[in-house]
Amino acid sequence: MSVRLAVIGAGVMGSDHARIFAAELPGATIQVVCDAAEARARHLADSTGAPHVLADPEIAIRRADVDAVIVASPDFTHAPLSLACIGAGKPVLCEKPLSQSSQECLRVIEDEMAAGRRFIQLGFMRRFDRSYAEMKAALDQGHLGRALVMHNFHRNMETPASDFIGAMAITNSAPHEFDVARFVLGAEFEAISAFQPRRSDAKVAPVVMVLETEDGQLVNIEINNNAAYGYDVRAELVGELGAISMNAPSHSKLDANLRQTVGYDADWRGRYAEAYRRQNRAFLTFVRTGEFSAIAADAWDGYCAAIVGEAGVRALIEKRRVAVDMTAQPTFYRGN
Ligand code: ISE
Repeated sequence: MSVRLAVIGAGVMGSDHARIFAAELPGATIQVVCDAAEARARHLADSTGAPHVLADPEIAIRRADVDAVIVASPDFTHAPLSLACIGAGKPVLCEKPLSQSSQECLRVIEDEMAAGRRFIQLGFMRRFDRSYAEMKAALDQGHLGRALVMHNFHRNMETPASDFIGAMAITNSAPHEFDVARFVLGAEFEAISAFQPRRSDAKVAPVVMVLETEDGQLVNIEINNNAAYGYDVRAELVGELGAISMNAPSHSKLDANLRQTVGYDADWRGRYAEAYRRQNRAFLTFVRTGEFSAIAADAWDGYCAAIVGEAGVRALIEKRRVAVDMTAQPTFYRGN
């Protein structure tokens, strides 16, 4: 039987998830689209064949004809809606971040543990990207020797028009790197420093972070939300015996006018299209079988990203190295 999904949030990511489930993955049906803006919800419902449109997410989550939920509404709603999904006993694919507050993540973790099983798969889709998978495999198979440094660049063309403030470089964009670096290295962070150059205008400036892992590795991250030229993510992992860097996936290059050019995507949806598909397919398997993907992120990973982000914001404001004071990982979350 097809998995009946409620998609909460009909913006950029809700629309992309709904399209992937409806058009690219067999075995899923969009049952409800929920958004405070009715016309937006209706438009997405029409384009994905969803029979129902709602404004109230709590009602959508509780509906008997909804098997699982996609949360793609604004960041501050992710944790409360994930809690509602746990309360209703419905698996949820929740967009990152789970919350920008580590305390709120801990509340979600408590509820999930009390419910006795995992409900939340968190949308850190880069874990499903082949470049990071190959980086992790090169490390795990010993080709690099001991890992020393992971370099990361993360550039967006521009900040969204709405409400993107400076700290969100750390709390909204950098969580991707916080998570994928933990995933690749298999280590937790113990300290973070953060720096910011001065721009010539009022736009959000880049943030450069240096993180230290408990195993004595360094991870540096440049987040540039106003890079102007395209969506550009790069990473290189350097070990004692070798290094591995990702190629920007591109399918063609143009030769013209004495130049060779390769295009950029305008945002993450194109660059990570395959990763999103794999992530969403893993979610459907989780809903159908109860088997949580061995590589997907869970609520614990959401907490880890949030507590690193909090320390990062403090490091930037206070202009000093800040320790990441993480609580011990509950055994409930060990083993994936
Ligand atoms: C956005 O929310 C994402 O998740 C994108 O992957 C990231 O590149 C962007 O900076 C975020 O704002």
